[in-house]
Amino acid sequence: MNYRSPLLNVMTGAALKAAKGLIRDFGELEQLQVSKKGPADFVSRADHKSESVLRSELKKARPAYGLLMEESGERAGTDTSNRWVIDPLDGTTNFLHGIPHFSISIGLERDGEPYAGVIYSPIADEMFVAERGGGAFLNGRRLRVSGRRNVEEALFATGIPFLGLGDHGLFLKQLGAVMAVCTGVRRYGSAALDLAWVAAGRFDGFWENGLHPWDITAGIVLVREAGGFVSDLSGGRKMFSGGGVLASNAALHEPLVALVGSAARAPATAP
Ligand code: 2AM
Ligand code: CA
Repeated sequence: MNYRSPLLNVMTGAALKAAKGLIRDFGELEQLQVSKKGPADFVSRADHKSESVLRSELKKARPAYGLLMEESGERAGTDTSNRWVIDPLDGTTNFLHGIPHFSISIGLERDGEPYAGVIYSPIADEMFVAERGGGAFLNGRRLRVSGRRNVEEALFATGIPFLGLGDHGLFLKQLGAVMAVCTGVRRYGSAALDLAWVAAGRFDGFWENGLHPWDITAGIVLVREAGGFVSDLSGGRKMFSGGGVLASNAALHEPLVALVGSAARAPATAP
């Protein structure tokens, strides 16, 4: 059991430190709801503060590693094999609305492949960690993807396109195909936590179109180390080049790829 490896200690330490600020800011949000412009600006500052705590903690511990962060973009390191891929606040819309479902996602990419991941949900105080070859853990307890084998018993999570971004028609077709045959579909608003919850067996699978590396790097390691499969929406490897993400236990991976993929091939419904 190596969930307490030096690498994971560095990552969980940074996540806990950044989470302190997020918890404080989340608690203060209520007072800001009165002013119209206030909350959004405040949340964006909370996001940037979390990012700068993570950056300085990780730089202190691993000065040579590169960085890819949602807010500040890419910074090359002198160590070209290792790169942190970080979302300092995943689930920003939930945070802004006072919904306690958001996370910090810290992924480590090694030689271009997801290698380690920490996803922390500050309000639930749930720390998901995984390192390649070492298994996946939640608050120290070993994780395993769900054992469900039939689509009709499966609970899937997804992400819904917003603000006119992405292909809304395609998503509706995917949802139409999946919801017709499974036990339920959830949209909780933090892709990183969706993946962590697949690793924990809470969701049997998850798919979303067009996510960014910082949304998925940590979660990919978690799902794989918990015994699950992660691919793009067609079952291939293009998760980082616009192919979307699809994660599930081994038994449901092919059926979910078939359902989501059948939507891409289906003719558009009449208006
Ligand atoms: P973010 O909070 O880091 O922006 C889920 O669909 C993913 O999309 C989330 O992980 C979220 O990451 C991102 N997202 C960005 N804007 C969103 C919005 N308005 N509604 C829902 N998700 C959003
Ligand atoms: Ca995100």
